[in-house]
Amino acid sequence: MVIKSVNLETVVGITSKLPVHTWPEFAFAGRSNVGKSTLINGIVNRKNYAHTSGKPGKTQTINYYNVNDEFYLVDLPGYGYATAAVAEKAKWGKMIEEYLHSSKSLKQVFLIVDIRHEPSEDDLLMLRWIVEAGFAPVVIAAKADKIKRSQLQKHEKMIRESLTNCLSEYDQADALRLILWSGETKAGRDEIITLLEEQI
Ligand SMILES: Nc1nc2c(ncn2[C@@H]2O[C@H](COP(=O)(O)OP(=O)(O)OP(=O)(O)O)[C@@H](O)[C@H]2O)c(=O)[nH]1
Ligand SMILES: [Mg+2]
Repeated sequence: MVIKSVNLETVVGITSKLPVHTWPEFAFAGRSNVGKSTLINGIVNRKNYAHTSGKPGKTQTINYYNVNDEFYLVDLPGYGYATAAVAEKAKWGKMIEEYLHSSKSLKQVFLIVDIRHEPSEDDLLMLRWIVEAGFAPVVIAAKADKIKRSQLQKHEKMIRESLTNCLSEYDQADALRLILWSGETKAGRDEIITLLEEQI
């Protein structure tokens, strides 16, 4: 895939309406600070186009990046950061659920988790929402550069087990795809790009 253009086209806040268009949409969900914006930058080969931050809670809107006038990458607000008030969290849930159920051209929702840790309760809830909305479970384990090569398999197994367990409720455990990704080395990018290309 050749990236010819990237444009932050629409920013949707809590009260704004979701845009209506026909180009395919791919969304990225995950805990705050897990690396969603970094992943989007990695896909489009830009350093800091989607704003990233060491401080959790950077992306609090739904951001639509138009790529090549061909498809959208959608950066969803992160969940689970400790400082968010209860009311904030409720708003977040409403926003994400509404997005998952009403976006007509949404092809795939990628769940991003941190390869270093067991998926959180929020991660598993997000995975349930994704499957309940009718999407295939595709999970990206980010920050693969942060653990030793010798530990990769162990971490992959731990994450796969937790996700598979969650998916067994839906008979979707066999459908799970788990992709290891690093924003530092870009490992995993080809696999993600191929998945996008298959659905554009
Ligand atoms: N080493 C390493 N650092 C990463 C990776 N991905 C993200 N980071 C770092 O993690 C921090 C958070 O990344 P973001 O991409 O801003 O995370 P986010 O999920 O968009 O966070 P919110 O917008 O708060 O939801 C930044 O300091 C990134 O540089 C990765 O694969 N490897
Ligand atoms: Mg972000």
